[in-house]
Amino acid sequence: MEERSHFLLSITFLLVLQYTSLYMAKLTQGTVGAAQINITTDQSALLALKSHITSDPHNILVNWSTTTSVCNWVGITCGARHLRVASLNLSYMGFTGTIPPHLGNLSFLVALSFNNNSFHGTLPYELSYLHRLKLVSFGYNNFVGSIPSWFGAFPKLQGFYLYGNQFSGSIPTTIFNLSTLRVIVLSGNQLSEIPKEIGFLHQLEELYVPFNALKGPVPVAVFNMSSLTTLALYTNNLSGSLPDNICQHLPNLQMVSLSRNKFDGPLPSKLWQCTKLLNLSLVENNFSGSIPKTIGNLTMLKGIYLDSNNFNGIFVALPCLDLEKLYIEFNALKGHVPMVVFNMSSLTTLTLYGNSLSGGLPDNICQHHPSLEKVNLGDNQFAGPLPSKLWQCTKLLNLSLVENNFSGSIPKTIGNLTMLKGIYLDSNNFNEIPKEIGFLHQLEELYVPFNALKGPVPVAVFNMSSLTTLALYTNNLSGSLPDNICQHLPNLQMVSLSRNKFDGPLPSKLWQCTKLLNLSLVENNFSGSIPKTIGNLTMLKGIYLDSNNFNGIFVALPCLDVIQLYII
Ligand SMILES: *[C@@H]1O[C@H](CO)[C@@H](O)[C@H](O)[C@H]1NC(C)=O
Ligand SMILES: *[C@@H]1O[C@H](CO)[C@@H](O)[C@H](O)[C@H]1NC(C)=O
Ligand SMILES: *[C@@H]1O[C@H](CO)[C@@H](O)[C@H](O)[C@H]1NC(C)=O
Ligand SMILES: *[C@@H]1O[C@H](CO)[C@@H](O)[C@H](O)[C@H]1NC(C)=O
Ligand SMILES: *[C@@H]1O[C@H](CO)[C@@H](O)[C@H](O)[C@H]1NC(C)=O
Ligand SMILES: *[C@@H]1O[C@H](CO)[C@@H](O)[C@H](O)[C@H]1NC(C)=O
Ligand SMILES: *[C@@H]1O[C@H](CO)[C@@H](O)[C@H](O)[C@H]1NC(C)=O
Ligand SMILES: *[C@@H]1O[C@H](CO)[C@@H](O)[C@H](O)[C@H]1NC(C)=O
Ligand SMILES: *[C@@H]1O[C@H](CO)[C@@H](O)[C@H](O)[C@H]1NC(C)=O
Ligand SMILES: *[C@@H]1O[C@H](CO)[C@@H](O)[C@H](O)[C@H]1NC(C)=O
Ligand SMILES: *[C@@H]1O[C@H](CO)[C@@H](O)[C@H](O)[C@H]1NC(C)=O
Ligand SMILES: *[C@H]1O[C@@H](CO)[C@H](O)[C@@H](O)[C@@H]1NC(C)=O
Repeated sequence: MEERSHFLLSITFLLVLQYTSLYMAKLTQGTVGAAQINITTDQSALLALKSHITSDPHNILVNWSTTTSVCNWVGITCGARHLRVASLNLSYMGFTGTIPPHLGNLSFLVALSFNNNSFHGTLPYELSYLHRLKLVSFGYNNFVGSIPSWFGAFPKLQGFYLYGNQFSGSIPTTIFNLSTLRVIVLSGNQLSEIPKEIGFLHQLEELYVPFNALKGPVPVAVFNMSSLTTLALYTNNLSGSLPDNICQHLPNLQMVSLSRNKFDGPLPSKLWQCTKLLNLSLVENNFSGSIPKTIGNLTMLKGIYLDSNNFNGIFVALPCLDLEKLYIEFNALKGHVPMVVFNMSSLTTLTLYGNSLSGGLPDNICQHHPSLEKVNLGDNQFAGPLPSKLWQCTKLLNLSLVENNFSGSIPKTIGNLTMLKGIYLDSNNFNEIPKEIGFLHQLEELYVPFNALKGPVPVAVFNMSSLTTLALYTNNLSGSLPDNICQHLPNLQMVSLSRNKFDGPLPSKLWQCTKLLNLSLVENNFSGSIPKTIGNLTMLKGIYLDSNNFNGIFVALPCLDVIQLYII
């Protein structure tokens, strides 16, 4: 999406330029050897291309008929004055074929794009004759081998898009002579090197080389290209650390994504000098140390993604941030979460899963966080009760606090969070589910297994009509299942109440839970016979009823396709 919008921006710009430079284009038409080059030449070049297209599933090329001017052909735009082909855009046409050398005769071509087709083979050297090209866009085709060095022959090139092919080797240094280049998008190839000469590109704004085979350190020159706004090198095997002065040299950076590489070392201490930074993604690397507190100066920053590194200290100066997303899962953070983290009022996502954080949640956490939608504090050492003012997080969709030491009752005010879709409280010490939870009519998943819940489950739980998953196993709950549970919870797919003290019979109308996939009731005191209408539950894949007091077995399993059935 992002790439396409750059592409559109670039082309708009190109077409504007094209019209303003028409005076220079004049009507003089070039010559190659003795032959005159005119629109007829363009037509033969395009017909040569047509004859090299071996598959045209949408019958688009029927349109390329010699009875009309090439300027009316689909995918062709001619210049208004010189009436020669200025743009050839065959993107998303489903073509299979090769590129003939004749395209090199389209001497007025400014933009050449055939994204998302299945062109293959080699790119002919003759394309290098297209000296007016400003945009080259061959994304998502099947080109292989090295990127030809003759791409350096386009002195006006601004946008260079070769993403989604199988180009390998190094990026040819010849293109680093193209001082007009603004955007390079080489995502999803097998390139192994960015040469240091890239530093010659003094106007380069966006460099995308993610999903390649880059390895070793990023050339220092890249960290010296002051025009860069986007640096996207994620999913490679790059290593080394970030120069401490990176932001002094790259003051225009807005997007940095170096995720899924082998970078290490600390974050630059002067990160605050990257004043335009919007998005910082460094997940799955070996960055370490503390997150510098000066990050708090980056008032434009919207997203910080630091999952799966070795950060051990959390920043203490975030209050100015207008941050929306903060991801620091799977790191080595420890101690209490600084209060300021709970003061960022624009935060929508807070994920600190898999650290060693401790302490309790401040009672007013939601007062400062009215926009929170997703909170994941799982797998830490948080303790104490949940804040009673939880209801102030009115936009909360997803709350995950698994594997901590939270205790006490789940606050009644949870019933006011009517947007909630998922509650995940596994492996804590909660002892009560309040009946107010029944107000959560959008709740789809309720997980409170491995806790200290006791007594009967509030009847209201069996009234949450959107519920698909009810997982309350390994607690001390008692009571029986309402006979009409499936009438009220028709969407149930997974029910696990194993290892509790439930008793009574199975609901006689269990067959009304038509979407049920998995029913686990082991180690309870359920009794009576297993209703034969269970045989109507054709989606059911597993039934686990062992260690109860059932006394009659069902006799009607004709349609049932269960994979596992335990009634020991
Ligand atoms: C193009 O040039 C050829 C000669 O190469 C000539 O025969 C033809 O008339 C020209 N066509 C136009 C449209 O000028
Ligand atoms: C080709 O398509 C264009 C518009 O997409 C149309 O104007 C032109 O008439 C078509 N030509 C033929 C020969 O179908
Ligand atoms: C090229 O064609 C595609 C598909 O029709 C279109 O989305 C895109 O905007 C076109 N690009 C240019 C530069 O006109
Ligand atoms: C373009 O091709 C890619 C890769 O084959 C595919 O994922 C994407 O959906 C295609 N886009 C369109 C608009 O066809
Ligand atoms: C870059 O351009 C200069 C002169 O314009 C030329 O001498 C040099 O060989 C070119 N370098 C590459 C790598 O193409
Ligand atoms: C990184 O290197 C490892 C081992 O050399 C290799 O298995 C992996 O595919 C490489 N990853 C990328 C994205 O190139
Ligand atoms: C960084 O750029 C400056 C000026 O553009 C230049 O003087 C310096 O040598 C460059 N440093 C590196 C390491 O490329
Ligand atoms: C910011 O980075 C994250 C993670 O890499 C990505 O999912 C998100 O789309 C980026 N946001 C913008 C606005 O580019
Ligand atoms: C950035 O923050 C530091 C300390 O938090 C402060 O000393 C400095 O003046 C700030 N710089 C800017 C440009 O805001
Ligand atoms: C919470 O919900 C209860 C019951 O619907 C309602 O009486 C109370 O006013 C709500 N509280 C807030 C703060 O919205
Ligand atoms: C359930 O199965 C019984 C027989 O096993 C059948 O008579 C009844 O119509 C079925 N009900 C539904 C709703 O499928
Ligand atoms: C231009 O393309 C070459 C192939 O690269 C053809 O051999 C030439 O015939 C063609 N020239 C004209 C005027 O069409």
